[in-house]
Amino acid sequence: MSLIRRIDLRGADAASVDYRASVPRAEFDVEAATHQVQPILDAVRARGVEAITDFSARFDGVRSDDIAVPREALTTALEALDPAVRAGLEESIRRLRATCEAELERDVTSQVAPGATVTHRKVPIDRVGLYVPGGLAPLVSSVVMNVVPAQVAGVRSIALASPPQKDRGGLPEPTILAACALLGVDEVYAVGGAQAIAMFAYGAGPCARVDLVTGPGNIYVAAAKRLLRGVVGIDSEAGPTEIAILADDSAEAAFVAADMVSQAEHDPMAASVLVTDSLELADAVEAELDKQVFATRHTERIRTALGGRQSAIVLVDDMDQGVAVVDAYAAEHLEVVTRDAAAHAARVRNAGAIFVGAWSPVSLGDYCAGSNHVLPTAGCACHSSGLSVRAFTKSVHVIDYSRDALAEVADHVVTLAEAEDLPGHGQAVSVRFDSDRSRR
Ligand code: HSO
Ligand code: ZN
Repeated sequence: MSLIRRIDLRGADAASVDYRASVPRAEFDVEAATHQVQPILDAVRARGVEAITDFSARFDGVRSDDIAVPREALTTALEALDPAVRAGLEESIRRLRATCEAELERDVTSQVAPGATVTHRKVPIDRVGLYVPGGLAPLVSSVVMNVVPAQVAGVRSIALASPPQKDRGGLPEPTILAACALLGVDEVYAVGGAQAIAMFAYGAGPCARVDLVTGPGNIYVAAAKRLLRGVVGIDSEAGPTEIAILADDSAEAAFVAADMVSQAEHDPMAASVLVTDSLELADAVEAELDKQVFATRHTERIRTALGGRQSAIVLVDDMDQGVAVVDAYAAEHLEVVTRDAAAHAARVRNAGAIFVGAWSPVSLGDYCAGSNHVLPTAGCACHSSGLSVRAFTKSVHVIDYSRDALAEVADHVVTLAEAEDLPGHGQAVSVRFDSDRSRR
């Protein structure tokens, strides 16, 4: 029995088949989780730290009245950090910082008429709450991916929350604390799950409310974000991770299989999708998966992910159809491993991030490419972007007209206001030009 199913789209076309629906996503019912999460949010809102402490005891098995991680714990964690891990983090930070700095946008002023300017001013968000899960794997790299763009954007105040660990005296994972120290983030809370998102949104005890919450998380974190959107800014609701690979017969099956395994390793609900026009590659990847899945550490998790309805090898007639299929799927991560990889990649419009050619695997992007690994999942790449400096910046239009410039356009404003039956709007302009008023 094969580990992964096949979906045969050969002979189909986009007019008759909904490509997006033909490669389904995992069952990730955020809506259902909102019912469990709402009471948690209400409790944190009403009872603050006391409620958080109760939830930590219930969900994380740790009770501690002090949710703030002491600064010494951050320094100690950094001192104890494996030097090789530190070097890896430093390189990851350096590369991401470089791309973030290049992304910084300047203010733009448009002169729309003589004496009339509109400036699109970029302003960093004031205070941000970053959530970093513990869970199946402590994602220390996610600290980097959230903090670096926020810092480059100029965010003044950054708080970070991560679940308390029972075997660490109620502190978050030490590598996460070390990364905070390395990045100069010293406001850290040992709080996990939905209660962390509520703490950020409403403020609780030592944690003042934030303006924006970012960072990945499980279904309860996603549900909390969905419920609190509006109370607080939200980056995105991260679902299970996904990799799609568009490959032809030039691809190395062992590499393709390894990349499918790499993301399946995250979560039994993770999706690994290979889209190919080569039956030989499909067979070879299947054989490789059989070998690799059993030779790696998290076999069960990976087997479940690859065997789920969300993972598949999709057969297409050619690369034109292949591009159409991956575009409709809008993967969080897309690898293009074809003879003309850069050209095929350039034709794809929907993906969180695109990895071009055999030497740009998703794992590189997870850690050290200089790109961000917080990316839109569940098809949201058709309307959303990954985390970047822009996510931590808002813009303000600044309008500055002279008297003459307003006079020139006044009649239009009055007419449009009348057309909407809002004469007060027109009056607010015409009053300025009433003849009995002195010209200034
Ligand atoms: N692939 C994950 C990010 C990650 N991988 C963190 C390893 N560590 C979602 O993009
Ligand atoms: Zn990953």
